[in-house]
Amino acid sequence: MSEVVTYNREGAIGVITVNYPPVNALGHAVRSGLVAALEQGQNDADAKALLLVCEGRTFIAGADIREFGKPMQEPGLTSVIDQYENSDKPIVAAIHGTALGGGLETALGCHYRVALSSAKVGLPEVKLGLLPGAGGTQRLPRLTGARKALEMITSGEFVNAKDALGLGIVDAVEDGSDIKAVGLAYAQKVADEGKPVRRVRDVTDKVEAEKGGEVFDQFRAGLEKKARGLFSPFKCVDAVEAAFNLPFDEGMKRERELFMECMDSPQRGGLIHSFFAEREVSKVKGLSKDTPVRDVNSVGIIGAGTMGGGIAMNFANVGIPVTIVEVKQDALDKGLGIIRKNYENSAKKGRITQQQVEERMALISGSLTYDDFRDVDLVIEAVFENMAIKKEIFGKLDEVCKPGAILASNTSTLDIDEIASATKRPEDVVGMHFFSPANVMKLLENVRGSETSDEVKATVMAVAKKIKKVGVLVGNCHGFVGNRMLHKRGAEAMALVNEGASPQQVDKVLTDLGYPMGQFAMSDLAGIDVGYRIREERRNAGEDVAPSWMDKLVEMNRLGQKTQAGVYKYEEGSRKPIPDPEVDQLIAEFRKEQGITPREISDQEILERCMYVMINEGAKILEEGIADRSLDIDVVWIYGYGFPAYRGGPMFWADQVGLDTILNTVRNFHDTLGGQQWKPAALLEKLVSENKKFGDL
Ligand code: T1G
Repeated sequence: MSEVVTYNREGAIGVITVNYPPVNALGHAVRSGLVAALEQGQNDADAKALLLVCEGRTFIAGADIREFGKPMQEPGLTSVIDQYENSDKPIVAAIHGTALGGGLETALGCHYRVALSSAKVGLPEVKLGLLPGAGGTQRLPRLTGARKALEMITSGEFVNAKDALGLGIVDAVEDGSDIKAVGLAYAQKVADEGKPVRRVRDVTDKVEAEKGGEVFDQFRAGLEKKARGLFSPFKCVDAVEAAFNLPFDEGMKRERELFMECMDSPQRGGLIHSFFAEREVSKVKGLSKDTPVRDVNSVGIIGAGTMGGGIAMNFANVGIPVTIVEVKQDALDKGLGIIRKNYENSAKKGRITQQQVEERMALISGSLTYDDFRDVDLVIEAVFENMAIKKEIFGKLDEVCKPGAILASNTSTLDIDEIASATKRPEDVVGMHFFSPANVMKLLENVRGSETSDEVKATVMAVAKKIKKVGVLVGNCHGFVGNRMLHKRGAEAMALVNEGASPQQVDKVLTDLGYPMGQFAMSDLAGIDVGYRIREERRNAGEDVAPSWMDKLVEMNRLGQKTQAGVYKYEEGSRKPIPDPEVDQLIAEFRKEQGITPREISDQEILERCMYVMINEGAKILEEGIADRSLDIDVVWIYGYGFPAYRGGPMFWADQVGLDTILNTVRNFHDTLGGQQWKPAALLEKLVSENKKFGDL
């Protein structure tokens, strides 16, 4: 008898129980255990009906993703589900937690489904670069019809129990938390009423009615925009369409073919790497699981600007009261006004209710005095990037805040240790770098100073989880992980334009790679005056900063989207970047002034210079221990800078390209272009010499 799947009988009900923490995934042991338990139930003459139920926090949450890419062990999931569906005794699946992927497919292979009202169901395979490969694309549409099945399968979004009942995915929903009791009661009813075996494969009314419908082409057209660059969403549509055009068994064959195409796509590897990387980053090297975490039940924020306001919303969204301190009343009123407007926009879009708007606004209060920080557990400073001002602020916080309060800075580049030196408690100082818009972007780059205590590190990582961010803990250096690599990419992009490329050519190479926007469109979004002010501060500090055609744009008041003109021009109310011949002219004049003869630059060179400079810098970041693992860098770039998750992040992508190829090219650029940024990272050279990858670290 398998350890992870057991069979016993309770009265007239044969109970098949799966117990395989953490999420009862359908690993080989579970699959073979399910078959053995079913056989026992079949042979148990006193069992009138069977119940499939799971121990732990959830029903089966899918195939065991860790088995992907390894040789497949029999029985396969499709055959397991076929055996359940072909049982001559009715089988009830009792769902709690999340019935996902192969888990929902298994439940759809059973004859009846009952769920707790707190449960959710879904087929999220598309988020892993796959499609439901055990009958989900054939059985689900037989219950829901084409449109809903396409929505669920191409988005991967979960559906709550109440909606699942409405869609016919489950047959009953019960309140409470004792799923076994609910399951037994329902199975007993099936047995008592002599309810028949009911196979989903035999449900044909909806597939007949919608055979050859246009909905499939409509979905393909919609995906062109929504799923740009992705492979599997389109295969999902093909598979669901097969359910409407082919008999069940042929539809299953077609689903299998399409599933294997997705398995062979490199996107599967990238998305599965992203899935596990997002979970691994929360396990910080050297920080044991039982490191004490401080309570954070109240938060203070300094600065009601764009960042301060967005940060405040994250805490109010999870019920934590926030006090925002500003220097002037009008700045405070403006900031609070923008927060309310953002919430009301969400309410208009039906994402939250008006009551939730009021509840969250009630948790956010404004103040003009630091005294109101006396009792808060965490303070986050979000004022503009000036070291002197930040040190002054932290000096004041040191005086006002209670012992044990965490003092954090939202700086995106500045030295955390220097900021901490303005206090007598550097062990309580840490960086918490949010990304704009802070209430939307999922990444929280937590920055440890050289004296930040383990307790504070563990606490800010727990805070990230609490406010539904993906927290990554990184070391302290200029620009930390994300901006340090971004600055390298930005400098290469500028150099490429100086040498002959156009901003739109550079941006197209990056968007073709899968970024939502290119380097120059991003500068226009952030405001090109931000970079200008930093360059001017450095020039005023006596640093020799090279002239830039971007400076001329700022002097022409072309600051980006906010002035409807920057590197690109923008039509009223549109964020679509339009190349502007005036800028091409300005760049041509700048080159002449600088004595640069422009040359033809290939897209391949642009890709190599913009990406390989980042990867070389990423390797240096790993060498210095600023990032513990290459997956930390991947998660920073996927959740903070829009790097396409289907490529797994820049370091995972580098492993796919081949580190030897990248090293050779970096060496060439070092010889031809020069510059510290092209000095090959020692780690890159070491990995290539040992024929290893970043993923092996
Ligand atoms: N396989 C292996 N491990 C899994 C897993 C899975 N399917 N799901 C979760 N884990 C691990 C996870 O790595 C973590 O491990 C722990 O469980 C807790 O997860 C044929 C092909 C279920 C909603 O895509 O969405 O079925 O870090 O931290 O926030 O058609 O996990 O503790 O070591 O995320 O409460 C389809 C993926 C598979 C669901 C729980 N299924 N999982 O969220 O906890 S493909 C999925 C989730 C498939 C078939 C196809 C979430 C969750 P560790 P967690 P959580």
